[in-house]
Amino acid sequence: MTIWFMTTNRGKVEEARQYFASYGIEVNQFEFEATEPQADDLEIVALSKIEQAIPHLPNSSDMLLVEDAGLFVDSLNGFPGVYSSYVLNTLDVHGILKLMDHLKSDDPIQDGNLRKAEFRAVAILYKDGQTIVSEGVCPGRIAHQAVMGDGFGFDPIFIPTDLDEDGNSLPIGEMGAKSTHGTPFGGIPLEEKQKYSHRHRALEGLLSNLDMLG
Ligand code: ITT
Repeated sequence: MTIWFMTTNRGKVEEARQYFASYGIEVNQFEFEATEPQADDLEIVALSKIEQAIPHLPNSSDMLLVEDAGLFVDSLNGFPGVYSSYVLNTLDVHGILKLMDHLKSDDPIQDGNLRKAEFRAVAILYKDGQTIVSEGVCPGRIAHQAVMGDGFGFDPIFIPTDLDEDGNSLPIGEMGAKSTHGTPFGGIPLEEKQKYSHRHRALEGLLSNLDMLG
């Protein structure tokens, strides 16, 4: 089984590839320049992209995946949200850190709440004329310093909250069975990021609904 993943982002392809490989599904990057609508909802953006790409699929029986993500910072009223790509290209992660420089506290829980953020992803899979939609969220906070590593995008500055034994995210400040101990995604291996990742959660939702499509 092959899925065409329409994205310009190789980091996203790598994560999807690693996830689907364990199910014997191959992921190929589908290079197609879609026009992104101005909308403040990830699902509207992803739906528009999939509709534009369907006529260009190599075979009409192929599966097509679009997944749109964004970083939503509480104290910035959800900014950069759907504008995450643009903001990363203009301000970069260091610009976000600067914007949040005044948001700090000596109390770790208060600090975490001041810097609260979440990654959200909406994944849409098209197969045989039908679409399934799935969402994934990863709660966390913005670090005080960037940790550059193997990740991409905002990975250097995003610290996920701990997980309980079942892999569910806990509220900020709660110690869980699984933790990055304050290290942002940028400083941990990809296999480790997958346990927390919004993308991983959205793709899991898709897979559990895949039999719906037959
Ligand atoms: P496509 O739209 O072509 O798929 P993109 O890079 O614009 O590629 P998104 O719209 O999904 O991807 O993501 C918006 C921004 O958020 C973009 O700058 C990404 O690098 C960043 N981003 C998305 N997922 C991320 C993740 O898991 N870790 C870090 N940054 C992420």
